[in-house]
Amino acid sequence: MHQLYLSLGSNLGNREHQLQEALRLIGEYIGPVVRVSSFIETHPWGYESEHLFLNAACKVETTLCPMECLHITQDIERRLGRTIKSHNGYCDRPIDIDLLSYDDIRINTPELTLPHPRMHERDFVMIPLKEITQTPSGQI
Ligand code: PH2
Ligand code: MG
Ligand code: MG
Repeated sequence: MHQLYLSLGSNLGNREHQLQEALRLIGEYIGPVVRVSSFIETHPWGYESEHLFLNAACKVETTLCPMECLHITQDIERRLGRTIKSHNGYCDRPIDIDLLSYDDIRINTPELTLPHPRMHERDFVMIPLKEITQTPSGQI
């Protein structure tokens, strides 16, 4: 079993429902979701928008390889209504699922970089991630 950490975010539509649906589909197609953080409301980081985000992180156990995990998260994003991906800057979105880490693996390709290169700069990633890596399961 491999240990995969994901970051989830939504700032359009029913944000909580979309995070829950994403978690359900991750569990169905990638593997058991063994930890889920609180859902935290955050201000858009890195661009201007009036739509606040709901962010979360989760830990998944999977037998799939990182690229398979990436492609499934992209399928789930499309299934939950993600249409446009901005190539110059960020934009509002019903769901965003980012791979943060996969075991201790390092990957650097145009499609995927692991660990996620900018995660340490982002509270909306690190606060939920620390919640699930630094609190024993069962405690929260
Ligand atoms: N995602 C981004 C850019 N900015 N800001 C917040 N608060 N939450 C996000 O998930 C987020 C962001 C790019 O994916
Ligand atoms: Mg993102
Ligand atoms: Mg993304």
